[in-house]
Amino acid sequence: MFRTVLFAFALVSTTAFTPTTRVFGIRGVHTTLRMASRYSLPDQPARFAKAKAEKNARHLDIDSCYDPAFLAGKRVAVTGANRGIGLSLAKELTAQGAKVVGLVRKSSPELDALNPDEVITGIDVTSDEACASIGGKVKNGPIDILINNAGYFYEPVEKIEGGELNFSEEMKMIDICAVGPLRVTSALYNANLLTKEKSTIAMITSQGGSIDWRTTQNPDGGDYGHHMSKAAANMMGVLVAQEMRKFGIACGILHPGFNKTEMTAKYAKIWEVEGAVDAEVGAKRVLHEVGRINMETTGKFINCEDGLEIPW
Ligand SMILES: NC(=O)c1ccc[n+]([C@@H]2O[C@H](COP(=O)([O-])OP(=O)(O)OC[C@H]3O[C@@H](n4cnc5c(N)ncnc54)[C@H](OP(=O)(O)O)[C@@H]3O)[C@@H](O)[C@H]2O)c1
Ligand SMILES: *[C@@H]1O[C@H](CO)[C@@H](O)[C@H](O)[C@H]1NC(C)=O
Ligand SMILES: CC(=O)N[C@H]1CO[C@H](CO)[C@@H](O)[C@@H]1O
Repeated sequence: MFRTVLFAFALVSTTAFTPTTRVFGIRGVHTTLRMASRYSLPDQPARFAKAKAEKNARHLDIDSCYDPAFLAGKRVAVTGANRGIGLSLAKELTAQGAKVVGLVRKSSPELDALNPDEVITGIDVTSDEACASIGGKVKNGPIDILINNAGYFYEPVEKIEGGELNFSEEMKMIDICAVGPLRVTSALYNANLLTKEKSTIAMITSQGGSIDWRTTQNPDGGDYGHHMSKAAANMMGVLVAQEMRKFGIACGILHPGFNKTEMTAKYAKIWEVEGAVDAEVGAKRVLHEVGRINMETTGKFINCEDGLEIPW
């Protein structure tokens, strides 16, 4: 993700605020204003600069609008809860009185320390058998919120030039990021662990799955496998939203946002222009948007940084 971020940084002076500066007459004003308020911006430094210029509380201070009351007592299943964003979600959920059901390949001392309601291990999301077994392993009742968070990003930049594509890694990313969440969702639904008119589903995908944003974020291409996997995940999320509609089960599709971690530390300089946040803030932003998933918003693709839609 931070690779694309660097490109975006270089583009800041030319593309900042494009959606609101191309104004042609009254109709144009209307169109551009609507676009500006509905959609997030692909250029990350421009997105963050705009939030500061507008003193946008949702973007700059999640505590000003985050109301976690809806989480108390809820049973929330999180894939990949052992580390990364999944772990920070599990921490925040625990702090808010939710009952965490971790669905993981292996637990971690940090996850165990939260004393989750259940930790189900051996759940590799690429395994049909492992996913199908989830139904028989969840002991304490239905899941109110399923957060499909587990994902994988092959590190080297993929380019045709130089023969830097890794096809087996591409298939692995598609399996983990796009088919995996469908296996888990299907397993829970068919084990009657998702409740009609009650449960909600969140698919953690990525802005990297937006085809519309590639011209800004990957002006020279690259990142084939990861971004293809996330575009496929977005498609999967919309189809799940459509199939679950008649059951009153909503499905949101979320880009979690950019955070400050060891992995991104070498880009510490751009943290400040990109608006990277600490893990706890990132978790609150995601859960704020999880709380907004309902039958009106089902199937939408939302940037958890600012709460705006990302175009497909
Ligand atoms: N961090 C960001 O800035 C960012 C931006 C956009 C989107 N995202 C998305 O947010 C989600 C979480 O990202 P992260 O940054 O927390 O990633 P991370 O630190 O790399 O953690 C990945 C998690 O997914 C699990 N996982 C990977 N392969 C799996 C498999 N085959 N079966 C089951 N679990 C598997 C890992 O479990 P193991 O410990 O067993 O490997 C781990 O818990 C991902 O879907 C990612 O694409 C993150
Ligand atoms: C693809 O990635 C795997 C895992 O990192 C590695 O073992 C393999 O050598 C790579 N193949 C190519 C063609 O780069
Ligand atoms: C807690 C959290 O949000 N951590 C993630 C932030 O981004 C890095 C880089 O993608 C991940 O490795 C962290 O897991």
